[in-house]
Amino acid sequence: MGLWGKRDDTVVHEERPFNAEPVPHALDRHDVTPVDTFFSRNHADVQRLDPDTFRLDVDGLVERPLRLSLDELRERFAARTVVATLQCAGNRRAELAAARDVPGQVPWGPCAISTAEWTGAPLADVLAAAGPRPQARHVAFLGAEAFGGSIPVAKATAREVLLAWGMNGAPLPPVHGGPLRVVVPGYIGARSVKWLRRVTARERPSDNRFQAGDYRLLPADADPAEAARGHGLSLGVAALNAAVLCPQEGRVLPAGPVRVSGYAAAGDGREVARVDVSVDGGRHWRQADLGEPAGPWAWRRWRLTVRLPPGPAEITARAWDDGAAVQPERVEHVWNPSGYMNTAWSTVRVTCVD
Ligand code: MTE
Ligand code: MO
Repeated sequence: MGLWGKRDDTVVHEERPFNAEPVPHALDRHDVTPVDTFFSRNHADVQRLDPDTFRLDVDGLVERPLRLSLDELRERFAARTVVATLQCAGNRRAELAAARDVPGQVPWGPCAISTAEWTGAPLADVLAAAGPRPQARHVAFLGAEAFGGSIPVAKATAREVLLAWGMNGAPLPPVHGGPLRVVVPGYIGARSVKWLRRVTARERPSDNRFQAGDYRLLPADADPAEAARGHGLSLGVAALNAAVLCPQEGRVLPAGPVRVSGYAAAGDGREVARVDVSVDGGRHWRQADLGEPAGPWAWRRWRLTVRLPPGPAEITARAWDDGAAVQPERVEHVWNPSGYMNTAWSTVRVTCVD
């Protein structure tokens, strides 16, 4: 077993902080990603907190500030389980960086995305117990190592947002934020703050640097080192995305029928409507078979068998959502200085032999 209980074949981009994603064929195997396969994104050391002394503070623009132990959270609020996909805003950054340099950022492949069954108390219920004041427009989260962020109050009070202590039926492990994290389905992974210590109702979005400074989509001509705080657009809601996972990039395969598969995920409030596959650079497309989703907040896995002649081949996939939005064609068109939100068509290159 590898670092933090991950599979031996995990791609570890950095050991400290621990940043790792599964290999595509491992991610492609399950609707609900096993914990040993789930990607992990950290800005500092994985925190080890004692669940017995752990306390969560709920404060800010509320009538009754709360301080809750894990047992109190479990006893006072009815637990709910939600299958939700988390996707890092930097997922598929390596493809962007291949088109144009993205310095100083983790070069994620297509697997900084995973799906788990999360169990916890709906944030809505905990907030209701604290009694948010009418001026509260945002709800901010703070983790034990000072990573933080916020979401609008309308999302914070939606039933799918959980203060989660369970992952895939077991206690939430430290590498995924145990003993407690928030899970915000439909938003970029950064808003699902791990080792959650504090929930604060506010008038304005969080001032935490990971909300106010990072995770902003700068225009292509901006210099990230010089961009003022607050420049660019603040990322929150996830964007429509899809990727080919199998066959993997660079593989040599027998010519003939080839099974192609991968994932698609829509943004908050949207559904994946269709996934198309092309083997001629986008002139012709066939619809992939979409698997049943494991829940309304889970990705759609898809598959299609295509015929490939001997020689080099390119397999491309793109998703549509139920608002008829489609992924943009080229990475050059979505390139941005910090390399976020690569939603371009996904292409793998393989070689087929007789
Ligand atoms: N929470 C804390 N406290 N510290 C972090 O570094 N990383 C965020 C988010 N929550 C982070 C955090 C980012 S950018 C992502 S994509 C997800 O956690 C990754 O969650 P995972 O490690 O469980 O896959
Ligand atoms: Mo992320």
